Amino acid sequence: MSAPTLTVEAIEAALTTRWLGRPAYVFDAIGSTNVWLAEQAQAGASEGTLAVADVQTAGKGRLGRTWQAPPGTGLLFSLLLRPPASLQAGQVAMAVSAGVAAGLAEHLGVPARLKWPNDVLLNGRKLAGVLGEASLLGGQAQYVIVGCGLNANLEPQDFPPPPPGGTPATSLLAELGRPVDRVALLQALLAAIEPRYEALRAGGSPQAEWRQLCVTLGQPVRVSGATPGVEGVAEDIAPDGSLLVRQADGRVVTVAAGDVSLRD
Ligand code: BT5
Repeated sequence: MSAPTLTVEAIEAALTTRWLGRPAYVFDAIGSTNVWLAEQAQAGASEGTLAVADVQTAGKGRLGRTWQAPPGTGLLFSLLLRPPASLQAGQVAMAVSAGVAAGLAEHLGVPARLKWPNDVLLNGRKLAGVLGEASLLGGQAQYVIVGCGLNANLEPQDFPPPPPGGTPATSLLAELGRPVDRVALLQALLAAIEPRYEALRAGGSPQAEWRQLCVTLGQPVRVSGATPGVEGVAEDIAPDGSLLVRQADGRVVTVAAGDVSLRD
């Protein structure tokens, strides 16, 4: 039997979550599922709404970067979440990344790992990226859109070239040697994301799982983005998801997940 294509019917039939992923909207092509879902959020769409696309013409990465995948190859989706004001978009994105890694491990048995703050790696290569975007009103998040781009069935020639010195890409097709069913994978990811987001919303922390899965700890890092200038060894994940970096002078600097990246 061939894998079902991405349709609302196939996704609704597959979902095992209680509320995450409902309602679902599926696009053959769209600019960016994050952008579209933010418009729906502004119009009052409910928490849990899912947008999935077969291809994006303007897929967004973090800090103005782009996400690229040919039609029919990637698993590209966004979730609308309405976390309490105490949570930052970066923390929500970290819970989603952990869910993506855990869902991959549970569904396919692959050793997915996390690169702080938002990458999912397989065998040291970038398999997926997560982007959390908040709409702020009076400094508080009205809603958070979390998008995930996962390289399901990309052929190696479709991998975008990594930035100089950056993490090379991989795909499940390349790693497993066979294509994966994107609907079944989406179901597994949402089933893993839902309890992690609920735990975070209830005051829990992504710290324990991130400590376990994060390849960044113990590594030399340089922070770029809105708060650059931090360089040292990544020492730990704080309870709120921040990265603790020990600088050469011995000082430990706390780097929040919000608007920074690690240079490779
Ligand atoms: C991310 O950004 O990794 C977050 C990507 C989120 C994409 C999803 S797709 C559904 C939803 N809708 C959107 O519009 N976006 C979200 P960042 O850490 O900035 O990584 C971007 C960088 O990864 C790029 O500059 C490239 O170097 C690289 N890249 C682009 N496409 C890639 C791919 N398919 N696989 C691996 N690396 C890629």
